[in-house]
Amino acid sequence: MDVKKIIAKALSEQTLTEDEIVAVLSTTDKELLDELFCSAREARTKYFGNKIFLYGFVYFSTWCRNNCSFCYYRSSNQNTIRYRKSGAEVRKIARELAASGVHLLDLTMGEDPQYHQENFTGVLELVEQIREDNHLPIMISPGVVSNELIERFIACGVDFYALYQETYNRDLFKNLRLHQSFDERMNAKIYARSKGMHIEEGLMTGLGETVEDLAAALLAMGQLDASQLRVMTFVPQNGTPLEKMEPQNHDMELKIIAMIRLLYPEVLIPASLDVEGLAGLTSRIMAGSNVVTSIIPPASGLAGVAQSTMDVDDGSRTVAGVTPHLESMGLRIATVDEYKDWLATH
Ligand code: SAM
Ligand code: MD0
Ligand code: SF4
Repeated sequence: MDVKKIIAKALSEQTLTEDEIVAVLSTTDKELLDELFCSAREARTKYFGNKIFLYGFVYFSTWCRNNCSFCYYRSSNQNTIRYRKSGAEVRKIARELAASGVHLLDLTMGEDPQYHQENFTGVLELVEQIREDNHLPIMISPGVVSNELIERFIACGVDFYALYQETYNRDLFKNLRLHQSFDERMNAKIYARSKGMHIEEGLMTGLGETVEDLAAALLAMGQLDASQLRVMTFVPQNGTPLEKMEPQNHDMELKIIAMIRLLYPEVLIPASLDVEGLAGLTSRIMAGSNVVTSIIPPASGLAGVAQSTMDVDDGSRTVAGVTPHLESMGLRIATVDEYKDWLATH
């Protein structure tokens, strides 16, 4: 297949077949990859100009009842960083992030048994307080929750529900998200979208999936009407069954970012600082991302997910840390109103 033609076809916004996506994701030719990333940037510019959005990340509880095989915070990992931040601490951190210039606050937790036991009362209170304090859009990443809870999140003003399937290969899903239901996870985000919430879907790469799996997933993700689509390269974690897995290079992640941009040019696509830290920002933005995620205030006692500590305490994972890199690519940080306008019109 002529990959150059496929890229041009995607850039002109014609739909691609699964085979065509496989051909693009399989390419290792440097010139074709330059063409792919350049086309992805062109598509981004068409819909977003030179604007970039920034998300503050608040991982407020790392307790989790689940035992996902890829995750540092899986319940059976005894050596992980466990904490549950108090309401006052989280409010302080959220205010700091808001003052630093982020456009959204992503409140993330493990499936903390304590919050589940109290039917999320503490989390809902926290969301209300943070909304009052900051007037910023809020994303919640609580794992799978009931439809009733989704409605309560909407009622207290949460804008975004992040819930990543990781893979659309059901056999692989079973080995990653142990004892969890593929359909429940899928249906929760579909329900949230049907009730008018913005949703984020995501894939992980480097876990033994095939290029065909990835291509099929990319097409299926398009059916969700998600506002944000992400991919992260798997980072092996100490104390987990996959700790010895060979770390992958990030080429596939970059190709997928560009492919998402070409298939769904209007969506938000993270360049996550949680995979390679600040060093990985430029390549992801140059592949077509338009949101920097996983911004964490230094010395806040908060962890990342895939990179629990990398670049946190030296202040690299901050607005000040990323700004010069974005500016040197000719990009500018959007205003909060520009971000709110985007959400209001999608
Ligand atoms: N507990 C909730 C859940 O699992 O949906 C919220 C946390 S969620 C934001 C954690 C996400 O980080 C996972 O869905 C996965 O995509 C990503 N992640 C976790 N461990 C990772 C790892 N070792 N390498 C790369 N990405 C990882
Ligand atoms: C990130 N560490 O954006 C965060 C996390 C949860 N919604 C996002 C994976 O990379
Ligand atoms: Fe828990 Fe989420 Fe980690 Fe799975 S990915 S173990 S649900 S924190």
